[in-house]
Amino acid sequence: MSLTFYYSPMSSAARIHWVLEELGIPYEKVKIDIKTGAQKAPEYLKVNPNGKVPAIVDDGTPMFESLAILIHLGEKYGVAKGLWPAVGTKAHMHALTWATWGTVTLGSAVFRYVSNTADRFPADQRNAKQAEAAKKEMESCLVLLDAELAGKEYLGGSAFTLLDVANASLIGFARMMAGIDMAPYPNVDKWAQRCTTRPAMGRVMAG
Ligand SMILES: N[C@@H](CCC(=O)N[C@@H](CS)C(=O)NCC(=O)O)C(=O)O
Repeated sequence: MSLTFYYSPMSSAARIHWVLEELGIPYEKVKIDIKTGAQKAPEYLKVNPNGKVPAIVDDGTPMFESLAILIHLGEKYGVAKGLWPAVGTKAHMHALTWATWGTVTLGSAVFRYVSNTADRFPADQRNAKQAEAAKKEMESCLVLLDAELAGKEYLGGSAFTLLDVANASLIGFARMMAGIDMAPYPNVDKWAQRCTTRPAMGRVMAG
C-alpha cells in the first residue's frame, strides 16, 4: 500500500492527521505551506484541483475534502480495527449521519462565527449580526450534540471511533478560535476531553 497525506499545520488537515495516527497505518506526510500559496501550485492542483489542504493519494488515487477522506479511511482501514462501523449496519448509518452533521451543520456555524469574530479576519469583513446568528446556531448544535452524548462515553457508544474525530476536531476549533466555553454542555465537555487527550492527538500536536 502507499498513502500520501498533504497537510498544513493547524488547518483542516489536522483531523485527517488525527485519523491517520489513530489508524496506525504507514503514510508519507507532505507539507503544503498555505501561507506561501503552495496549495495553488500546478503540481499540487493535480492532487487537489480545489487548491486546499487536506488531500491524500491512496494507492495512486487522489482525494480531497476532509469528511470524504475520513469516511474513506474509516471504511478501508478502520473497520478491522474497530474504529469505523461496517458498511450496511445501523452503526454505519449513525456514523454517516453524525459525521456529516458535525462537518456540515455544526462546522458551518462554527466557521461563520469564527470568520465574523476572530482577529485573523479583516475587520471590514466581519459582521456583528452574522456573528450573533451563527452563535445561536452553534449553541443549538451544541445542545443537540450534548443530548446525543447523554449516557455514552463516545458518539458510537462505549468505544472511541473516527466518528469522534469528525466532531471533536470541530469542538477543538470552536474552543481555540472562538473561545467557546463548553461548560454549559457537560457531556460535550467531558467527551471532548476524553478524545483530545488520546495519545494519537498528542502526536498530531507534536507535528
Ligand atoms: N472543506 C474543506 C476545507 C479545506 C480548507 O478550507 N482548507 C484550508 C485550510 S483550513 C486551506 O487549504 N486554505 C488555503 C486556501 O484556501 O487557499 C475540507 O474539509 O477539506
